[in-house]
This record gives sequence, C-alpha cells and structure tokens, in this order.
Amino acid sequence: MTDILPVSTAIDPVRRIVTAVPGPKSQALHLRRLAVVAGGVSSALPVYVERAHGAIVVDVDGNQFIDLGSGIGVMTVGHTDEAVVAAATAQLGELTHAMFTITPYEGYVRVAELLAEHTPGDFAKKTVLLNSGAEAVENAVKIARKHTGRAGVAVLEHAYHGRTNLTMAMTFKAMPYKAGFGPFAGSIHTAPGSYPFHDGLSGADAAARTISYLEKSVGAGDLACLVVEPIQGEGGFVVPAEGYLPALQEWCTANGIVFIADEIQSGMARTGRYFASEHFGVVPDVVLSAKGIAGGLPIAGVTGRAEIMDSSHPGGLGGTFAGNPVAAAAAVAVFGEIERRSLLAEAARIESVLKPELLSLQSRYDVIGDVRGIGAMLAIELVRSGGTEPNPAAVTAVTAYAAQHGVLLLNAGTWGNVIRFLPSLAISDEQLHDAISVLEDAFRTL
Ligand code: PLZ
Repeated sequence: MTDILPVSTAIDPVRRIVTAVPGPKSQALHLRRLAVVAGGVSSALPVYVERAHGAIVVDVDGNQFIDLGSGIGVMTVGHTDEAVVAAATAQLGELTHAMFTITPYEGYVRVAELLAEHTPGDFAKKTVLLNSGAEAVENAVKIARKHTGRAGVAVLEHAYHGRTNLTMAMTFKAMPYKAGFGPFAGSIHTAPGSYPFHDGLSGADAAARTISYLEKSVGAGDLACLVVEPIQGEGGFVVPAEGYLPALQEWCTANGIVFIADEIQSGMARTGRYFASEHFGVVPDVVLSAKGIAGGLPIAGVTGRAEIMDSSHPGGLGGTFAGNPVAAAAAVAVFGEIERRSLLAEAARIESVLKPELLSLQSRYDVIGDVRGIGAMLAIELVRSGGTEPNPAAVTAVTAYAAQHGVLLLNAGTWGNVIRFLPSLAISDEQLHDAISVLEDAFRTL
C-alpha cells in the first residue's frame, strides 16, 4: 500500500515549463477527448494533468505548474496530502461502500460529529451527507421547506449554487450555467445583494435594499429560507459590506426564515476560520460544506440546528453514494490535518504574503480596480483604466500568460473580469512569490 504514496510526494516543489503549453501529449489527448467527451464540458486550460503534490501540478508533458486554483478550492490541505491518501487508501481496503441508509458505518457519524463541532454556533446540530455541493444545496432547501411549511427560496444576485435543476434556478449567471436549460424550478427569488465595489452601499443600506425587495416581491411569510454565500465564489469573490450579513440574519430570525450559509467554496479553513461566516459575526441556522472538506474526494454536508435538520420524516433524505466510507475517511483526515498543521494560521500567512503584493500591483496597474478577500480566498477585479467598467479581456490575457509560464489562475465574476486566488494552504512563501513574479510580468506585458 505504501508503494502508492511516494509517487507524487517526490515532485520537486517548483514551477518548471519544459514544452509549449499545452505540450504535445496534452494536444494528442485533447484530440481523443474531442471525439468522445460531450461538447458542453469545457476545460479552462486543455493541459492534461497527471500528478500533483502540495501546490504543484504536473502535466503529461512534464510541465510543473504552481496551482493557485486548487481545482476551484478543493485541495485546501494540498494535493495528495499524505494523511488523506493514507486514510482513503486504508478505508478502500476495508469497506468501500455499504449505503448508510441500509447498513451504517462509523465514518459518516464521525464526519457529522466533526461538522457539528466546527461549524459556527453553540447548539445541538445534525448533519446529512451528500455527494456534491449542488446536492447539499438541494437538500438544505428540502429541509427548510419541510421545517417551515413554506415554498419560497431567496438567493442573491451573483450567487452560484450549482448546476442541477433546482440549483440552476438559484444560480445568477445565465451563460454558461443556464442558457437553454430551462424550464427551471419555481419559487426561487433573486434579490440584490451587497457588492461594495459596484454599489458603494453600506452594509445597512444594502441589507435594507435586499429585505425591502423580498418583502415587497414575495413577502417574508412565504419564504422558507435565504441562501447566501458569506463570500460569493463564482460571482467574483464578492465580500459583502460590514454589517450586511448580520442584518439579513436578524431579519430571517425575526420572520422564521431559515438562514442558510452556502460555505461550499468559502468554508473548511480557506479564510483562516473553519467557516467564513465567523468573520462576519453570523451564526447560520444551516451551513453547507463540500469542495475542501475531503481533500478531493466527493462528499458534501448539510449541517444545522437539530430541530431544523430533524424536520424530515425518516427516509426523506439519502442517496446511494452519499457519505461514502472512503470519502468520509478522507474528510476525517482533512479535519485532522487542519488541526495538526495549524492550517487556519496558514491561511492568514497566505493573506499576509499575497494581499500586499496584490495591492502593490494595483498601485502600479490601474487595470486592477479592486483587491479583496480574506485568507487564502483573494481576488482582483480588472476594469477599464481607473473606473469600474469590467475588463474580461485583461483577465483572459493575464490568465493565458500565467498558464504559459507555469501558474494556474482561475477567473470568476458575473462579467468574467475577476481573477481569484485560492491556493492550497500548503503553498510555501517561495511558491507564492514566484507566482506573483509571473503575475507581475503578465501585467507588464498587457
Ligand atoms: N455552491 C458556493 O462554489 C461549486 C463550480 C464550478 P458542486 N462551484 C464551482 C463549475 O463550473 O461547475 C459550488 C459553489 C458554491 C455550490 C457549488 C456547487 O458545488 O460540487 O460543483 O455541485
């Protein structure tokens, strides 16, 4: 078993480009892919990856990239983390599947205990485990509806909640997520949120706008839940103005609306707290986690107040692979790694290295309109010189330059004009500085 482990850990922790990007082997694989993989599945960078460790990804041509995207915030503990690989490998040989709703097993229970312990709030909590983020959102809505006896679901502009039918309706951006894929689920209400760079509103004013919109167009009494990302992910790492989220939570509590934090992208240590809600002083009724929770294995959780979570009749929640033993073992290892390696502090270290560098770039390149984010969830918003008009072309140019030079960068944003940084918490200062030097070159050559 241990023969499996050293393969990727042996990767030299440096950026190294040895062929054109994409290289010949990637190009050949891409031709095979075009013949058999559905056209609706696209890839931001058609570089076929083979191995990875820590913050380094190696492609089939032997190019080594510094990974500032972590597969969209999944590899928070680092690629092929030894503890995660060992736990999953051991579990694979013991019990791969049983189906928790038929014959349960400890791993599921342990993950639920850990989520109860580490999500915000000092009250009795319960959890249901699922396979993906979208499935967690779906189940949170089911539970909130059952608990309240109401149908309405409120979400915010620029939100991303998934690609299933219900979650498409909850996701803001039509292209590429929704166009032509309707009809969508009903009773979803999208309200204006808080986007300080564009709306200039205080948290109190933005919350008043959100609440007034929902009260006038739906009525608080018809809302089962309000689902918010404490820091919006796909929407562009939008950090709400101070006081916005507490005002929303207060309104929800006063009106019997379940306040659900979608922490699928912002959670699990990425911002230097287990969950980003903690930065804003809110204690959600229900917290959703996925992505970084299990070091790359698919598992997701809905964790909330016991009385809300218990509102479903027995048998109302489940799924064949939901809370799979191997993914659960990996999740338990991830919680262990966060403690053992003090990863909350690592997220703060990354912010302390990266944010000043991004602010310094902003002072020299007026195409950078805004620098924002918390911990290892940072972003820059690119604009036409000096203003707020979106500049997606600059994002495309910078990310393409970075890829050519061995740095994986992700875009984001309703207008596609945001570059987000969500590295593994295992990334070293040297790797960060090296990646920033590439970014600097990219802006210089714009
Ligand atoms: N909620 C806040 O960020 C997933 C999706 C990328 P799944 N975001 C990345 C893509 O192009 O598909 C996400 C999220 C938030 C829900 C989800 C959905 O999680 O695991 O992708 O279903």
